[in-house]
Amino acid sequence: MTPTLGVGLIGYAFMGAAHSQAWRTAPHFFDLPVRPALTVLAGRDAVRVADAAARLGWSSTETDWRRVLERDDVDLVDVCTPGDTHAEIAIAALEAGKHVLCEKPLANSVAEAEAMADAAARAAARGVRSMVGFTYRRVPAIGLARELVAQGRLGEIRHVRAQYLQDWIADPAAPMSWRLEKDRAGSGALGDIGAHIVDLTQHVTGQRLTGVSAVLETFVEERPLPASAGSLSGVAGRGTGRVTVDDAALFLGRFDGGALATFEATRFALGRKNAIRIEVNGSRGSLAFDFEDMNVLHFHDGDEPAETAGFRRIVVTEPGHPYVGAWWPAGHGLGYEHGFTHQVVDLVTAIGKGEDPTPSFADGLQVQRVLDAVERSAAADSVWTRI
Ligand code: 4PW
Repeated sequence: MTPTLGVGLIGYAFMGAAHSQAWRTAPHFFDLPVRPALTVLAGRDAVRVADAAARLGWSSTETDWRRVLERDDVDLVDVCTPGDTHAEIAIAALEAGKHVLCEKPLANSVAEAEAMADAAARAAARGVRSMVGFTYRRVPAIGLARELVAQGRLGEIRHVRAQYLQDWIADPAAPMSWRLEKDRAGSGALGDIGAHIVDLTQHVTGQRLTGVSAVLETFVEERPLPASAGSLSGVAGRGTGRVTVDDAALFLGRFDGGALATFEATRFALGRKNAIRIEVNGSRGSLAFDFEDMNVLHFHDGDEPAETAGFRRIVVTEPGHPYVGAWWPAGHGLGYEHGFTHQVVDLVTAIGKGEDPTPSFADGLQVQRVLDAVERSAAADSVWTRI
């Protein structure tokens, strides 16, 4: 009999729904050492959390996350709340002996992330595991990109070009959301989506950022209040709220292996819905990825004769590609949700083996330090040469 892993999920909005499907699906497609049980879903509003639990497949509900930590049938706490509660919930859960999966960015500040990484290190000594949810690492084409770099197929990495482009607040009439409040989200496009490309570029290249030079901009400083919490439409006459985060973050970076990088994170790229674009140029080859065509990786092998060389479009749906063998026959493709399923697979496998999963809270802290450096650089305004 496969032992059960009781899961308690805190939060049931976009990320809560994505994680729910992952917990439901993973054991049906992958051989796992422990079988996740969707034990309890927590949210503050009793009616809404009950409705969400029925819809998403959870067996019970709580209206106070602290109750989840007290339950003996919960072995793992999955934190899908806004960033301002990550540290408190995750640290309390680790101290209660529960494994933790925490959404990104790990925290709203370096100080909080440090406390979380310390709590995770203490817990790991007791066999309690933790992971931060940089889910795009688990896209098969990203896995293949990392393998190609690790095999030396790109040679020495010279350039990294990364963009995360969305457009859901390009319209000034788009309403306020917790993602636009610094107290709740920590930062704007920078932490919400820029954190992903910081993590992804480091993951793919195997290098770490050592410094940045940045600009941040808030294009729309006042927005209508939403019709209801989480609603995407504003209501005339309800008043407005102040946007206290960046709308866009642009920065240069240097990696410890010598590569130069450019980063762009914005939710004002009209027409781009979830374009995570990464291009890496090395001394022997280049690769390019765009999440809007997520089953494809473009690879240029510089060792091929110049007359026939060129970017090759690799369809990453072969059974030998990362994670793909568990799914459909070649060519049938995977989607956004599969990254979350693979995240659960890797986490549960590590727990079963008694190993620490990655990305760890220490990795989340390192990304937090990059985000903090971007904010400090932008505030210092020191490398902006006026014409
Ligand atoms: O992956 C992205 C997230 O990290 C999603 O597209 C939306 O933006 C939801 O949160 C962030």
